[in-house]
Amino acid sequence: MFVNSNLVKDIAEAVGFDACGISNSEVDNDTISALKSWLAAERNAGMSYMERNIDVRSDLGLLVEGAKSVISVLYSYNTDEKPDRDDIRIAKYALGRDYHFVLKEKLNQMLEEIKKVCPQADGRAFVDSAPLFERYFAQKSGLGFIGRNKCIINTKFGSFVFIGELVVNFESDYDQPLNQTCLGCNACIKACPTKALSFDGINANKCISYQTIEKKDSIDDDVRQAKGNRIYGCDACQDCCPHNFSVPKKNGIILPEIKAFSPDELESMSNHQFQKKFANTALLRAGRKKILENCSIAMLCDGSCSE
Ligand code: B12
Ligand code: SF4
Ligand code: SF4
Repeated sequence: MFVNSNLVKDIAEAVGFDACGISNSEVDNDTISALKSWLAAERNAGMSYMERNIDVRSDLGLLVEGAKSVISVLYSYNTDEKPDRDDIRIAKYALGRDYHFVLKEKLNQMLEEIKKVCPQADGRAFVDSAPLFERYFAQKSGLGFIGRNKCIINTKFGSFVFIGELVVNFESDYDQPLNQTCLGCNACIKACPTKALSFDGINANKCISYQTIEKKDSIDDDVRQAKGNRIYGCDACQDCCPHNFSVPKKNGIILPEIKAFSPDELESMSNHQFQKKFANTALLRAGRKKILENCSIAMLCDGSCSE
């Protein structure tokens, strides 16, 4: 089965994606080797899920029966909006409605529209959570190049973009990777507060994003001071990147509960109240206790009511 790529891209634009590219579903051996070396060096820190399902990552047919192509999409979240309190830093990606919801809804809408035109077409939507090389497929389908900060950089929107995919059972006229690299200025490597980023790539053990969101235990001593008042994630290796300097920005992204975020309020609420209030946000992933620890290290609260 074959579906014209222009049809797919028009649908992607109509549902609100900023860019769309299509590639076959094959993964090259270099990418799998890169992951294996990264894991062998224990750079995945406590994210043991990265060690699982390597066979699925290498063969998308194990993820979606009859997988032929990957439709990759980008959705920019770049904005100048910030929390009201300027002593609190929350990574841009977590300011708006949880991107897993936003992109999944749009991707499923896209699949329904494709099926209207081609009823035998089928597939599944993925955002972040599956064993799938999202950056690899985004660059393979010409959506951008991978910078030294390891992010996908789109020539129009920069790197503050989410990636999502439809893995589908049809072939299409495929896009080619861009013949372009990042400027190679090393500003990202210099700006990384913990030296998690180097010429060898990223060591998640030291990454503030890992330490403030994913890490189950307390933040490591050497990261505590370096993280400053970042209480959720880190944008240092993207804020400094020249590819992000003159790119379109969106308004109306930040949710009221993030804009008015207050460590004192977080301290006084129960876990249940936290889950209710922040149900639409990415903050739920780390949970109230972890965010309280992040605030307390930044001396934004005393952390005494963290249970
Ligand atoms: C694990 C993970 C993390 C970990 C580890 C980060 C990392 N770089 O691996 C932690 C918790 C630290 C993290 C942090 C962040 N993450 Co994260 N994360 C992931 C996740 C789940 C897997 C990434 C992965 O496979 N890592 C393993 C390493 C080895 O793979 P890789 O760096 O992607 O590189 C592979 C290929 O791209 C290729 N490759 C690498 N370099 C090159 C160069 C060339 C030239 C080529 C051809 C290929 C190539 O080889 C590698 C194969 O293993 C993805 C979602 C997904 N399923 O892919 C999101 C994802 C990468 N994260 C994302 C985001 C937004 C972030 C943060 C910005 C959040 C924040 N503000 O705090 C930071 C950015 C940190 C950084 N500079 O990378 C976005 C990135 C969007 C983008 N524009 O690139 C993703 C894609 C989620 C999404 N769906 O939007 N993340
Ligand atoms: S997200 Fe922050 S800590 Fe992690 S690699 Fe980038 S600059 Fe370094
Ligand atoms: S800051 Fe410089 S080296 Fe780093 S990704 Fe951007 S252009 Fe590349």
